[in-house]
Amino acid sequence: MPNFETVVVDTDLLIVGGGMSACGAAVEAAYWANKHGLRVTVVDKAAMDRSGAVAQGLSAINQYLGYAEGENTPEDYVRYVRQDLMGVSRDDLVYSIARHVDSTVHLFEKWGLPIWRDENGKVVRSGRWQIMISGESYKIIVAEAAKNAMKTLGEKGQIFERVFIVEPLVKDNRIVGAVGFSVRENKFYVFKAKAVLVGMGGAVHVFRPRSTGEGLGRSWYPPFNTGSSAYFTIRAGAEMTCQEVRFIPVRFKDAYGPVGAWFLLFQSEAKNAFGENYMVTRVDELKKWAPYGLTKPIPANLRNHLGLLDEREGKGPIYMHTEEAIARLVEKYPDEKVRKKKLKELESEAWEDFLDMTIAQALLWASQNIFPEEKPSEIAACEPYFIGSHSGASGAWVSGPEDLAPAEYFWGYGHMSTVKGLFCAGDASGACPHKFSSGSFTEGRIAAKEAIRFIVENNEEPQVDMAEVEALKERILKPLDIFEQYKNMTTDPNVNPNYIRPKQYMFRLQKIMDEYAGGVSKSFTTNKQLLERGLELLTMLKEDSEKLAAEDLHELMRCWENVHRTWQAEAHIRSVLFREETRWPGYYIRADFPNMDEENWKCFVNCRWDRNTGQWEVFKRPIITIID
Ligand code: SFD
Ligand code: AMP
Repeated sequence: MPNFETVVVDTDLLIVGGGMSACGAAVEAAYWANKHGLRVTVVDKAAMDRSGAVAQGLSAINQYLGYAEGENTPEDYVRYVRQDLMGVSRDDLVYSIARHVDSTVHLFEKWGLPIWRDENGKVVRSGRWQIMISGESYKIIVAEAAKNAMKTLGEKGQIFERVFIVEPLVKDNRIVGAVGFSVRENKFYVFKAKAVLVGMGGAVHVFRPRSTGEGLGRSWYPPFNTGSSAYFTIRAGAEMTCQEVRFIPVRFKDAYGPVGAWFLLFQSEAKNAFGENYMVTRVDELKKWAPYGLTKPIPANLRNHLGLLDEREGKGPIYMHTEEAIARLVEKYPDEKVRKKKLKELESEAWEDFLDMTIAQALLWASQNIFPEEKPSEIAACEPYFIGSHSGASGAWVSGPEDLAPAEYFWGYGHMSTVKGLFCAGDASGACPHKFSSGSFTEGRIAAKEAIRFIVENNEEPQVDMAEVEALKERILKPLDIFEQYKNMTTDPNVNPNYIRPKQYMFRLQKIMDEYAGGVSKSFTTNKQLLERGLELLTMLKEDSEKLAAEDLHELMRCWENVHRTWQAEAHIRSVLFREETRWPGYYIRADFPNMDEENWKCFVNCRWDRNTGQWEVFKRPIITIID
């Protein structure tokens, strides 16, 4: 094995991840840590300037209430989120974020993010909650603020980029740190901490993607986030929630361009190949999903469901009629000169929407000779992702805030998981969806403030067992050894009876998930028998993960990314299996329980992996409504 130096870093608060929630956490933690003379350390697997979901930029901020402007209240937001998730969300957590989110957006603007404003200085809204931005450099701006805040801590503030976090360190149900490795140098890192805040995003490429071959890395969700938050919290022994609530966005087909601005800002319609708008022709189907199907706005998953019904009946392709929307918008201007000017403006807004966040979609338009003002574009449901901050809800089960949470949802510190000192934000924390970029940053802020309070009130030195760390080091670096040992036993290093390379392993995982857990190829449909068989195959895959081989540090990261994905996959299958109903038909259908069952299943499905026994338990938790 190549010689790996062990680097030990002592800190008070460890923030793992460098995305929206972690940047929010760094900004807030620096402020409170300064007051108490504490140390803060941030670790990102990538470079914070362009890491995570916002790497390519965004064209909208999807959570802005406009509370001071009298537009919306946090109560309104709680109702909206509950409705979108078919009744399954935590009012206390959603409220906690919603009441602070506007202040976050004001900070973004102060730091230089261009927010679209009209001639009266009012933000330009694409929807009731969404505002338009010129956000190509969104992440750079936010990361710069986080880095500046960390600098105020002097030597007490450290940032490690390109260090991949693998495993938590836990002693008697209290988090004491994390281990990982550099993806550039032969260094194994041991972070000892009094509290850890997880912000490592959600997961992609757990399910087989629509894009294959040379397009494989093209998915809606960024390829960088591979289930590390879920793995870290599960392995720490934390209770997890909503692991069945995957997210399937509908996107412009094959390049995954966003549809929000088209549906909301441009008021565009999607229609099947025969010119029928499934939101109109299938309206009766919504009754089946009452009360959610009959209340506006129609939940994202039900909108998907109606489109998917068309597709299953062979009525595709489904087209977004950009040309009709643009024509409708310009026809309001009788003067030809004004109309032409307006057309140019709309065209440039349409292209900017993609160029700000999904450049590949602009390239696809160009390569397929699509002028949005002339031709419609295909849209399609993507493969499933795990992103608790968007319209999915998977994540750790965390405590609510003291002033809002009922006793069942409160255990001392807001946004702390059931493991002491382990805080979660953004995609890492569950049951409070629709946070988006602004809400994730906000949750990072709230969780970090609570984490510092936890450290002040529980200021014990972390008890790290260095013998356990040595064993972890050996296990984590083992794929490098395996490759070295066996690489010459075959002429093609990809085909070897003694090991499995991470890409092959990933394909196997994706095939299992796609075919047994309701992926694209099964039109998102599964049943008990399929899920049980999937679990069996997943168990064998997990056994083979011991044989993962890595040629270099980059591939070592790929190995562990796939192990992380596998645990996310397992939590998902177990939770889908447990919930004996279909609640989000546009995300998945349990063919053996095709209806929603409000009486028995209006609850959270939670699960926990026991660190001592290695056993999983899956169980119900009540939904407690605090906002009518
Ligand atoms: O509309 C490790 N989101 C959108 N939000 C908006 O407000 N507006 C939009 O326009 C949005 N659009 C959108 C969005 C998401 C995606 C994927 C697309 C489009 C294509 C949602 C937000 O982006 C999202 O809510 C937040 O980014 C979530 O924040 P957070 O912190 O939970 O995750 P992150 O930002 O992806 O950061 C993850 C970080 O973890 C690092 N990491 N670090 C160390 N070790 C490991 N093992 C790690 N694994 C991961 C990552 O590098 C990263 O720093 S719209 O089209 O939907
Ligand atoms: P998207 O681009 O699909 O991620 O959407 C951005 C935002 O608009 C999210 O808050 C979505 O929930 C919302 N959204 C997208 N399409 C619609 C729609 N047809 N009706 C209502 N809200 C939508």
